[in-house]
Formats: sequence, C-alpha cells, structure tokens
Amino acid sequence: MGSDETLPERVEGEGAEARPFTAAILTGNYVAARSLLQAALPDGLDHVYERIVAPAVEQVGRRWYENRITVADEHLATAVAQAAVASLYPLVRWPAGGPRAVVGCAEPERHTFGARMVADLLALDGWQATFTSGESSLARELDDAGRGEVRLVAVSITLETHLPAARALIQRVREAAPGAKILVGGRALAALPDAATLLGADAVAGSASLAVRVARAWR
Ligand code: B12
Repeated sequence: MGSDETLPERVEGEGAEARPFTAAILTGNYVAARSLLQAALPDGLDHVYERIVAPAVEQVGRRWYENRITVADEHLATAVAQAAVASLYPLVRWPAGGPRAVVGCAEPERHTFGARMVADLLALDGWQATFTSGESSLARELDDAGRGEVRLVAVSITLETHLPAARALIQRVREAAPGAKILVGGRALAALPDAATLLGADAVAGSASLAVRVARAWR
C-alpha cells in the first residue's frame, strides 16, 4: 500500500492539486479523502472531478501499472475515491427537470467512473441525467425510456478492445431513440482521430466539462 512518503517528490502541472487526495485514497483514508473534496467543492464539481479526482485515480493506475501497488491497493483506492465523491452529492444543488440524458458504457466495460462524472456534470448543467452502470445496460435503459423522450445519449469507452461493443451499442441506440444525439468519450478515444464517425456518433469530447459544452447546443 502506498503512503504519502512514497508519492513523487514533485508532481508537475495541474496534478499537484490532486496530491493530498492521491495520498488519502492510496492509504485508504476515507475521512481525509472526503474532507479534501468537500473543502474543494466551492471551486465547482467540475474542478473537483477534473483537477483532483481524475488525476488522482490516474496516478493510482500508473502505480498499479508500474507494479508499485497491488491490484487490491488499486481497488481500495478507487473505492475510497468513489465513496468520497458520493459524499458530495447531498451538498450539491442539483437543478430539477430539464431534457433527458442517458449516460453509460457498452458492456463489458467496467470503467464507469468517467461516465459517472459526465452524468453528474450534465445534471448540474440542467439535464435530467440518468447514469447506467455495467449491470443495467444503456440499451435496456433506452428501451424502457420509450422513443422520443431522450435527447442525449453519452457513451464512455475506456478500453480499445471495447470499441466494437460501443459501436454496436450506438447502432442499437439509434434504433431505440432515433431523435437522440449521441456523444462519445473516454480514454479509448484519446488517440483516435474521427472517433465520432468511426463509432456512428454525433460528436466526441475529451472531458466531462467539454461534454457539457457540446451538449448545450442540443438542449
Ligand atoms: C479504476 C480503474 C479500474 C476499475 C474501474 C472501476 C470503475 N467503477 O470505474 C476496475 C478495477 C474495474 C478496472 C478494471 C480493469 N482495468 Co482499469 N483502470 C482503472 C484506473 C486506475 C482509473 C480509471 C478512472 O476511473 N479514471 C478516471 C476517469 C475520470 O477518467 P476517464 O474515464 O478517462 O474519464 C474522463 C475523460 O476520459 C472523459 N470521459 C469519460 N467518459 C466519457 C464519456 C463521454 C461521452 C465524454 C464526452 C467524455 C468522457 O471525462 C472524464 C473526466 O473528464 C485506470 C488508470 C488510468 N490511467 O486511467 C486503469 C486502466 C484504464 N485499466 C486498465 C486495465 C488493463 C484494466 C483491466 C483490463 C485489468 C484486468 N486485467 O482485469 C480491467 C478491465 C475491466 C473491464 N472489463 O472494463 C488499463 C487500460 C490500459 C489500456 N489498454 O488502455 C489502465 C489504463 C491501467 C493501466 N495503466 O494499465 N480498472
């Protein structure tokens, strides 16, 4: 398990702001993790997500990849990060109503954290956003939602090996919700030029806050 002492001496750029939170989640310190996020919340949920939480879990992933922490350490750190994020929900003033958006992943994608952030920032921007995680598939959610009700579908893809599943899901979404705009994003698309066309989506965005900006044109 990592400790604060094992963190890099210097963390470059915007990652520096995430350093105490990184240390808290690596040591399984939920109380510290929660306090750090709650203290940063006045700067905005987008700030908390993109300047603190995302860089911290990426740092955890890097350590895991370099075999400096175990998979159990990584699971604990991610769970603590997610619990700390969940502690913010009662503190946020969520707008009511708005056009419907559905956000999720193509099965078997299990990297749901980014999708959750996209759903939350859309909700904060006035969308009635539903987040669907692994077990409850996004396509099933749309079947239930009925045609014409959903204005935006956002699909998150982390692993490149899940691109075919995402493409198939998007085709299904087109059938289930022909009027919906489809937005894609996630780590798998970072180095993929023209990802939207490749996947049959309407647009691609590189972050949750950029997703909000793109989606505004569709409200
Ligand atoms: C946490 C984690 C897990 C957790 C996920 C828990 C969860 N509920 O999310 C678990 C333990 C399940 C997991 C499993 C695996 N993981 Co993993 N995981 C990670 C880790 C550490 C963090 C991911 C994360 O949450 N990032 C933070 C979020 C916020 O970032 P993000 O998703 O990119 O989202 C941002 C943007 O991309 C964008 N965005 C995201 N979605 C969308 C959608 C739209 C529409 C838009 C517009 C934008 C957008 O907005 C977000 C914020 O701005 C990464 C390390 C890393 N560097 O990312 C590895 C990592 C992604 N995992 C990796 C691997 C290999 C795996 C496994 C295959 C391991 C294994 N052998 O079992 C499995 C695959 C499981 C599966 N079927 O999907 C590799 C992938 C390497 C690669 N080929 O790309 C990574 C990079 C680790 C590494 N360095 O090797 N993992």
